[in-house]
Amino acid sequence: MTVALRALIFDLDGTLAETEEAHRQAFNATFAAHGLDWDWDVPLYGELLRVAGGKERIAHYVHHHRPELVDQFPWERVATLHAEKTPRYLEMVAARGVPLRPGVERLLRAARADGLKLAIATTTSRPNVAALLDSTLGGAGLFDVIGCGEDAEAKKPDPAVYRVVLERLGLPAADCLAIEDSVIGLRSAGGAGIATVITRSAYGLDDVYDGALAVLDSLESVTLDDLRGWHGRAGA
Ligand code: XBP
Ligand code: MG
Repeated sequence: MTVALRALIFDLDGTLAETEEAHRQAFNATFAAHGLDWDWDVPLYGELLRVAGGKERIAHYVHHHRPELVDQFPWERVATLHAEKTPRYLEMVAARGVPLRPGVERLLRAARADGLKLAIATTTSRPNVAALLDSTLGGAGLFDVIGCGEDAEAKKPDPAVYRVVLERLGLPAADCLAIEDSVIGLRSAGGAGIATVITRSAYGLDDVYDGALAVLDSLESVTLDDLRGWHGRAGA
């Protein structure tokens, strides 16, 4: 029996928009403002993206790349540093404007017009979600549910954020399709029982997405019928 597709759940960073360069630069500007000579270049940041969440990423970096500083960077200091990174990121998004990736807005509006529910499941902080949606879509109005870093007890690849979103949607996992760009996102959605389509992003080009329904370079030419077809295959 085919299960109807009732909701699309989008990841944010890398999926709705290529935001990670702005995140990377906001981290580096914060480190420099604190006199820290930590320079997260593109290859290193690609590696660090395997750890979701800005605070968790900083703590991981200290442990693995600056082990001599571990005692000087307890969680509270990491959180303070991260609290300064968020406004820097917001300034960058406001100043340069980060667009939605090709096809995203068309697909969102088509899904909405067809009666599907829309949600976001991200590990980024709530103000960052609002900034992107305000600057690209005039607000969060298209979305029924937004689950973000503050809502989940553990970050991706833990399924917590997807479970929170399913609960708020009031739908079983089988009725939903996740759209992700990362391996940790794929694992997170899969852990919550949600079938996933991958739209590869700038930082995930070498990754292997085992278990994805489809692996695409973008959503540019993807239709709602395509998504229904992939979803149907998952339920078959
Ligand atoms: C990707 C992330 C985020 C951002 C940083 O999130 O891992 O942590 O890089 O955001 P997504 P914060 O699940 O949307 O792909 O610094 O606000 O944590
Ligand atoms: Mg992502």
